[in-house]
Amino acid sequence: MNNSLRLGIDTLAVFPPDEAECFTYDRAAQTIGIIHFGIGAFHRAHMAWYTDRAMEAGDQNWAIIGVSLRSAEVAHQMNPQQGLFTVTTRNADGAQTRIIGAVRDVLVAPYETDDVIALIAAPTTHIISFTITEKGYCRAANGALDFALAGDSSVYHYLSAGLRRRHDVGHTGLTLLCCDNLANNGAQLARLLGEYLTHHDPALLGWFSENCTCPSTMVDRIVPATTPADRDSIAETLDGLRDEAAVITETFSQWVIEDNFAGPRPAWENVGAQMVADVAPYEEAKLRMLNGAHSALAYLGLEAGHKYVHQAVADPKIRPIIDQLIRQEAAPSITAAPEQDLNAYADALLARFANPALNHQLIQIAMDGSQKIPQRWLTTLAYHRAQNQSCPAIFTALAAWLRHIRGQTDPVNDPLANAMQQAWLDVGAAGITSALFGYGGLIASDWQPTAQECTTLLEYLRL
Ligand code: CS2
Repeated sequence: MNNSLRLGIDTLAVFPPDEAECFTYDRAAQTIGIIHFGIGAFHRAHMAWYTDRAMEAGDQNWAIIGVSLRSAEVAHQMNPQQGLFTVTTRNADGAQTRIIGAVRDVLVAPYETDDVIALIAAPTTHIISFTITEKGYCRAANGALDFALAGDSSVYHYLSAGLRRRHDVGHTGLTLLCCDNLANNGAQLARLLGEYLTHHDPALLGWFSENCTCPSTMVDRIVPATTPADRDSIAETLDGLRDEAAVITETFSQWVIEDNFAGPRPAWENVGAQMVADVAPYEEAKLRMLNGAHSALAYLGLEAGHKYVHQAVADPKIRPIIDQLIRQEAAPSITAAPEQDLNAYADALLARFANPALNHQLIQIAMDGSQKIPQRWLTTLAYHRAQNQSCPAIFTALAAWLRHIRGQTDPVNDPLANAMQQAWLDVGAAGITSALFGYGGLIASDWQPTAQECTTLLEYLRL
């Protein structure tokens, strides 16, 4: 078969692959129920995958339109394929591929603004969901909305215009479903959008609060950036059809959702999602144990010359620090739900990190540390300080991050990269901790270091 043929409705009909599972529901008959902002690899391997299987199990009308806030890259990958893409799960035992039919189209918001607004206002739309990464929420260091960042290219601009139209035509409210790695992600989204509306459309605020909900969610699946070699291997699985939107992930996935929807929702619980009254214990465990360990692996691993997570976690110098961070620092800071077993969770995490088939790059995790470490490390530090306990593993990781953001070794990909490098130049090692985390510092933080902690961290810095 011609190698340049793309995966798509027509090519799939002519060349149905033997080695991949495929949706069987009547895709064209499904109406659009979900508008998703930030349609990157994570959404495709997680929420789109759950929604696809919910429709496979008989639920109807939950097709997804993806929206990219900036780049047309994903639109170029997916639209020539009519939104079709594959999810491949990989572990040491092998790989399995499924063709996902849930996504219909991808819009690029700055160029298709009217379409985005119309979709938010459409009567068939019930859910607006988000994976726009931590920085997409435009928070200032004090946690409030940063109006300098939340301009016309931010998600808030499109949301407020779409909700305004929805209100004006008299349709029901919506569920706004945040699927990013923030603590209390639903409540944060509600608050930040509330701040935006208060400024830009105060008359809409009451309608938004009374008619829309923002459930919190805990989302978990490790999704490395897809590489050209991955795409070549998927083309082999698809008997030569190329999937430019392919995603590779682990077999594990978890989605815990606060059951607080403004209207209808897919029966995600029939395909493995957990609907609960309170997401907080799951979210805290995931952010502090998994993501906290991930960030530590990233900065310690890069310094030690590793490229991938599975290499860093196997390093005998790094492994004990990660173990300690997960079991002795993060886990005790969490009040677990009755059915949560944090020991088993810790074991499972270490096994997931060791997956040799994922090739999850440390540099991918190292990105945007200023937006990630508050909920991954600093809340844990604040918890232990209140008990007069130290956190040597998190301090070790924090010191590695401080060395990383000086920018002298690996590239620093972070919205605060320049400001943090300037702080290093201005105050040096002795002042960097308080410049970043002290009152009025650059980083949003529950943890403001004491003079003693600053001295201790200086020792950990070993500069
Ligand atoms: C990672 C997460 O890149 C990162 O910062 O820690 O994307 C992590 O892989 C996911 O949250 C796992 O669910």
